[in-house]
Amino acid sequence: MTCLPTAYGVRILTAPDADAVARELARTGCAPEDVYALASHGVWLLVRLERATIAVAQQLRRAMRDAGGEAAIPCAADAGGVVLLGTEAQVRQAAARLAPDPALAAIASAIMKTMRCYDARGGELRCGPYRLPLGAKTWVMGILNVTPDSFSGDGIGGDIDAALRQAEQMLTEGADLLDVGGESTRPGAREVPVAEELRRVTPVVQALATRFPVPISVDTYKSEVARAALDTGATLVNDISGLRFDPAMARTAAEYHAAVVVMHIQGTPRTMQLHPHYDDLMTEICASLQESTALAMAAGIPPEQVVLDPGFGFGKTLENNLELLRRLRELRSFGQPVLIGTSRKSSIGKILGDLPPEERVEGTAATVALAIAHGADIVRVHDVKAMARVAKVADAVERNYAE
Ligand code: HH2
Repeated sequence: MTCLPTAYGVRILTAPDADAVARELARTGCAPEDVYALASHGVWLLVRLERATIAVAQQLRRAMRDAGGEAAIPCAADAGGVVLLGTEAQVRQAAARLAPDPALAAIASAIMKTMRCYDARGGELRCGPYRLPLGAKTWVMGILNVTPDSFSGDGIGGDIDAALRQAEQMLTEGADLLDVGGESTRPGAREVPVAEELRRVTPVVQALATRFPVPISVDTYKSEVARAALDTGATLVNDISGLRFDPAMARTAAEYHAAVVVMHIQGTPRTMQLHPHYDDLMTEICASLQESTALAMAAGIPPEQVVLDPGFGFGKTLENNLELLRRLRELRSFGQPVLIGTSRKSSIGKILGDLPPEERVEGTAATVALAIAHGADIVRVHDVKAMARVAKVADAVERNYAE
């Protein structure tokens, strides 16, 4: 069907958040005091609640309907979740209506808090003496694999000079952080003994930390390796197990006041790609990342220093990876920084007709740009020069950059 231009110039606007809506409203010339009052009517939300009894679900639906919105609630007690449907203003109104009831005050405040977190982009990630303000730009994490067998073929073994050269090049090309890993976690990979991982990682972290004034992250799920790296200058721990494989990991990071990346994985690197299966991908990823955050908090790490990573390629099918990238913004509901590592991964190769890792730069660029559009704060990449450029342009579009 072709829609010929009408005499009225009718078109549908794209305005992803209240600020964008406000700009469109202001252009109409409506009263300035109306602009912000009306803006929250222009943002459509689907708000999911995992744990609500049938009685509470019915009250939520009543409150949403009273506000002009709707809610989907389960028919049976053991069915899962509630979804509120409405404009931002309607959801706020419903929450405000429930707040005075002592039995519903906590749920109303959780809804309001989640909406604030989802919209807000601020604060900073503290990595030792380094501060990464969040929201102003996307931070580029360069991957430095001191391994002999990384999937992308970029591993440089334990050669310290090669590591320093690669680090220097990545920093010149636009990396803001460096992530040093001493064990490949590619599908099917076997665990590297602690002593070997220590031997690979510690001297490199030490050399980098002495030479380069940037946050150094250690990519490990072993607390002994994390401790040695933190002792020698690392300020961020990147744990693909979300603090689960080693019960001492959260305590170790807390002891050094380190920030942590908690990543979602289903299974272990050895088993994760055998039969990945989810009943509800994003619900399961979010629940698991919130459990990892709880582990961090119990050890004394503040939640804003816990970076969430959905684990692209870790116990996921191609469809799962594409879905989590499409829905990355959901992770912003928790008010924590978001990282994603899609770089050169096999899903990209598959889409492009089984291209090998070194041919996946353009595919990676597409995922990095989309991740930024969907709310990523940090992108973990091999091809720093190309991806720093991609991030800069995507930031300019996404964050209203002006020179
Ligand atoms: N991916 C890899 C390793 N560590 N950490 C986080 N937080 N997120 C990721 O997506 C992630 C990660 C795998 O990539 P790479 O390090 O290049 O490969 P290998 O594990 O084979 O060394």
